[in-house]
Amino acid sequence: SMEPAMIPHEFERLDPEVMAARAAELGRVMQRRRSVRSFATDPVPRELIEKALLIAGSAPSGAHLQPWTWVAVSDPELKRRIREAAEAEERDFYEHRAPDEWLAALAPLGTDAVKTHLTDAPWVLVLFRHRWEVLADGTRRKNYYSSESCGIAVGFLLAAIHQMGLAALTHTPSPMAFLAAILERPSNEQAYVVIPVGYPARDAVVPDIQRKSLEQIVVWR
Ligand code: IYR
Repeated sequence: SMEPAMIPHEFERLDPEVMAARAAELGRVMQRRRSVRSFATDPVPRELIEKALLIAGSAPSGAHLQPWTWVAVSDPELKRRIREAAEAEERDFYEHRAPDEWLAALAPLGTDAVKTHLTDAPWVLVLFRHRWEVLADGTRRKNYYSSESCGIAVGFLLAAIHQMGLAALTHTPSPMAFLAAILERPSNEQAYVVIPVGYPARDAVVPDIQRKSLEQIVVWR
């Protein structure tokens, strides 16, 4: 079998002080990130969204198969249809399907079935996970860890959006099958998450929550 093509890895070692300073700066930035549910309608240039999506596309993926498609929605009519369908699912969720235990967990966030972010935010990014690929000859090729890969890509995207000075929400209306229908995606693609992106509304509020401390999230052995 052929040897895989390998090239030298251009890796720059940093001074420990520089490493600590960079970690501290990124830490300060990331600790200011909040999920935003109330967006201003101000436009965001497509060029900025392109930059964020390229960063998301730099995420590692199972066997480097990059099992993802982002649909970047700015068309008001498409956003309206997505909101209408999402709110129908969410009403059923909040009124019938959600167990009391789940509703209790969501209570501190103040969420409900009204999803203004889906029409107010200038961009609604919908990530589709490729369950498999369809090759040129029509046969199927397997993907590996496509859910984990998409989750990592979402993390990269959220960090990029925040670092750029924009706000986002990870929104998972459930079930999400309506998204593939509205956005006309092929059957190998399954909606993974909906991410409205834009500026927070001027009067936006966020829940008063705390993040776990290092001691609460790490065990050293
Ligand atoms: N999908 C619903 C409910 C919901 C679920 C979780 I887990 C959240 O962190 C937030 C909301 C909704 O979008 O309202």
